[in-house]
Parts: sequence; C-alpha cells; structure tokens
Amino acid sequence: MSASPAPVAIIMGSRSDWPTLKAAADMLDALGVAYEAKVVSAHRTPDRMYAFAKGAKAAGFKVIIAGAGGAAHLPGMTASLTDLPVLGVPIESKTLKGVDSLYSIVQMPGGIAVGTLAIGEPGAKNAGLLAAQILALSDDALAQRLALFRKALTDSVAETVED
Ligand code: RP5
Repeated sequence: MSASPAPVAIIMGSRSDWPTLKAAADMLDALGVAYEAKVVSAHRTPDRMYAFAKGAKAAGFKVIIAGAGGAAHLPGMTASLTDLPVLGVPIESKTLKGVDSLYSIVQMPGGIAVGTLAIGEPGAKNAGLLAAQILALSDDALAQRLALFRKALTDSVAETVED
C-alpha cells in the first residue's frame, strides 16, 4: 500500500523565503501533518508555478501555503489556478519591511480568495496552524492534537507578573 500524499504544500517565491516558511513547517511537524516544500516563483519560474497550481489538487494536496516577498504575486496567481484554499504569507522584505508583500497578497480583488496571514514568521506559524485547522474538519485525531496544542498554550500563560 502506498503512503498517503502530503496534504499541505508549502511553496515560496525564493529559497531565501525558507527561513520564514520554516515556521509553518515546524508547526505542521509539531501537529503531525505532512507537507512538501518547493520553490515556485511566479515571475522567475512561471511555467513551474502554472504546472504546480494546475496539478496540486490531483497530486493530493488539500491546502497550499504560499509565501512571497516584494511584489508578491505567487499566492494570488496560485489561487487563480486551483480550487484549493491558499494561505498567503507575506515575507519581510529589506526595503519596505514586508508591507509591500502584505499589500500585494492581501489586496486580492473580489472573486479569487487568498487567506492572508501576518508578515514574517508569526504569519508562517499561523499559516501552518490554520492549514491544520482546515484539515482537522475531517480528521478527528488531528482535531484532538490541536486541542492539546491550544491547552498547552493557555496553560503556559501565567496570570501573575511575579518572577
Ligand atoms: C520574491 O522575491 C521572493 O518571494 C523573495 O521574497 C523575494 C526576493 O527573492 P531573492 O532575490 O532573495 O531570491 O520573489
């Protein structure tokens, strides 16, 4: 019997985005969700982007996390080519600190949806979390792991301010 395909694809515009997107991968690892990570640039490798997005559903992916920086077309272009939910992570750019990436990803015209997360690592971490929450709608074991994750988060916050 062959193993199930990874349900999450993590794509990024450049290898330089990986240190940020790794936060999504780490969250998926912590929750026991398999993923594949690939460099797929909207403007440097448009044919690769087209082939990936068109084939993503047939390949078995259920959710796509797409990170890009600057004039960040990748999440929107990918969303236009697939029915799968796309979670966009704006990468913190050098010149404009990721505000360019955020605006490029979040300002999708109505009709093609990209779920946009925060700039940088917090956004990547939450993209992993949100991907897991989407998958947990049809995976009770994953839903239980998510409940444990949230309980541990809550338990880690002390009410007092003493050292
Ligand atoms: C975007 O350009 C990538 O997503 C990356 O954030 C940015 C810079 O890419 P590199 O010049 O570091 O390859 O396409």
